[in-house]
Amino acid sequence: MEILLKKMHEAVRQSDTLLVSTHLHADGDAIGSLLAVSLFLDQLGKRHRVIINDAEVDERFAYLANFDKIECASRVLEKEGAPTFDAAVIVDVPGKKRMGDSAALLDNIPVVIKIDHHPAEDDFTLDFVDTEASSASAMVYDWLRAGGAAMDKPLAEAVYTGIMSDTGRLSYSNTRVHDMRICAHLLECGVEVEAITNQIFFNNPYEALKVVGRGLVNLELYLEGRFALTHLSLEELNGADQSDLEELANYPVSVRGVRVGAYIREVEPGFYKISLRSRSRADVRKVAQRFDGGGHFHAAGCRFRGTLAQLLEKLIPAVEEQLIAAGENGS
Ligand SMILES: [Mn+2]
Repeated sequence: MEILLKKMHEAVRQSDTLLVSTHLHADGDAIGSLLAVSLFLDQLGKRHRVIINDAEVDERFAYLANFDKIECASRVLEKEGAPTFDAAVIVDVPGKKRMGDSAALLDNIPVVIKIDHHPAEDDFTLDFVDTEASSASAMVYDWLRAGGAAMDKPLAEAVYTGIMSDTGRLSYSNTRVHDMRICAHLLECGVEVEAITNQIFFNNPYEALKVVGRGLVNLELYLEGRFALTHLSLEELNGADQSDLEELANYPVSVRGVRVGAYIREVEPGFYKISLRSRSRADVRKVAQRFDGGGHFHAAGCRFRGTLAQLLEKLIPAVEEQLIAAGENGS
C-alpha cells in the first residue's frame, strides 16, 4: 500500500494542473474529502479546480475552507467545453456512473487517481480503494500523512467533517479504531468538536424538520416487525431539500426489534429513491442491487419507477430474502 500512496504523490507532484471531483449529490464525506485534497494541493502550490456535478452544494458545509472553490460541471462544460488538466483526483466515488456531469471532464485527463471506500465500478490510473475504510476522508488523511502533509486546522476540519458524516459521529458499524485515532489527532490539530457537530447535525431548517415529523407519522412495520419503512410523497415533501431529511434514513431501523429499515421518497411523479439500512447480518447492498442500486453492507440505496404499491411489492420480498439468508428471519 505504501508504494501506491507514494505513486499517487509522485503523480500529483508531476502535474501542473489538476481536477478534483466526487460523486453527484455530494454528502459530508464527499465534500470533506474533496476539500481536504484541494487544501493539500494549495499547500503544494498546485493549480487546480474543484468541479462536481451538483449545481447546489449542501450549504451546511459552507464553514469548510475552499467551499467557495466548488464549481458546477454543467456550467463549466457549457461555458468553456471540457477544460484540460494533467491529472485528476476523484474521491468517494466508485466509478464514472456516479459522477453525473463531472464524469465527462475525465475523458481528456491522462492520469486519474481515485480514493474511495466503495466496491470499485471503474478502474483508473491509480486506484486507492479500501472497502473497510469508514470514509473517503479517512483514506485521504492516510494518503496525505504518507506524503508528509501538514495537518493544519482547515485541512483537519475537512477530514473530520467527512469521518463524522460517514460514521454517524463515530457510531456506525464502519467505525474503526483507526478513525478514533485519526479524530484524536485532528482534535490536536485544532478541530472544535462542538462547533462542527452543531454545523452538521443540529442545523435543520424549521420546515425540513416538520417534514421529518411527517415521515415519522408514516412509519410502517412489515415482516413481523423486522422491517420498518417510512415514505414521503412529493406533496408531503413540500419542496424540502433532501439533504435536510437524511436523518429519516436512520429512524426506521432504530425501532426496537427492527433489523432492516427503508426510507422511501418520491423525487419526481412516479419515481422513488430508497435508502436502506441494516442493523443486523442482513446485507442491504444486495437488496439495493435488485433495483440496480448499490452501497455498503449496512447502508445502501436504489431507485424505482412505478407506484409506491409496486415498489413495496418488490421491496418487501427482497428484504425478506436477505433476512432469511442472514438467519434473521426469527426473533
Ligand atoms: Mn463516503
